[in-house]
Amino acid sequence: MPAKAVCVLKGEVNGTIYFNQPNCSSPVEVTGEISGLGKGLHGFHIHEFGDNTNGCISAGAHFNPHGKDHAGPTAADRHVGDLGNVEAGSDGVAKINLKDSVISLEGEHNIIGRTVVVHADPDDLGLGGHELSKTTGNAGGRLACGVIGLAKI
Ligand SMILES: [Cu+2]
Ligand SMILES: [Zn+2]
Repeated sequence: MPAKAVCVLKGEVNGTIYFNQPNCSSPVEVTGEISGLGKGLHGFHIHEFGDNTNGCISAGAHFNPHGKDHAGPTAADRHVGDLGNVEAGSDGVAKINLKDSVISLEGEHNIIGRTVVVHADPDDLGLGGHELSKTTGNAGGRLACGVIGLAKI
């Protein structure tokens, strides 16, 4: 069954992210735009909880149902929520257009009801050798977040 979801990011930066999964075995297409960013890479993840009661911090850690280490989106072992980085140009806009085969809009890896977070700093994809590399990618503060909800097909 096809599924679509959407997330409106609010905070120090703003954006809208769309998720489209044409059928349950296909990758999720992630598209959208975030504006107001500093030029360069910014960590971009699905965090566990769809809870923003105390701001983005209430979203908890990266969505990680299998207890793996943090890594990049193409790593064999990663958090389900590890989507890597988005890259903003000198205009502060990051255009997002990626496909991911680990997240899903149904089943065990369902991200609906969880939170997208965009970070202040680059995600080192678990390779930075920092004490936070294997948990957060050392991506720094949470610039904006939004809960992922079902969208109209
Ligand atoms: Cu994050
Ligand atoms: Zn992670």
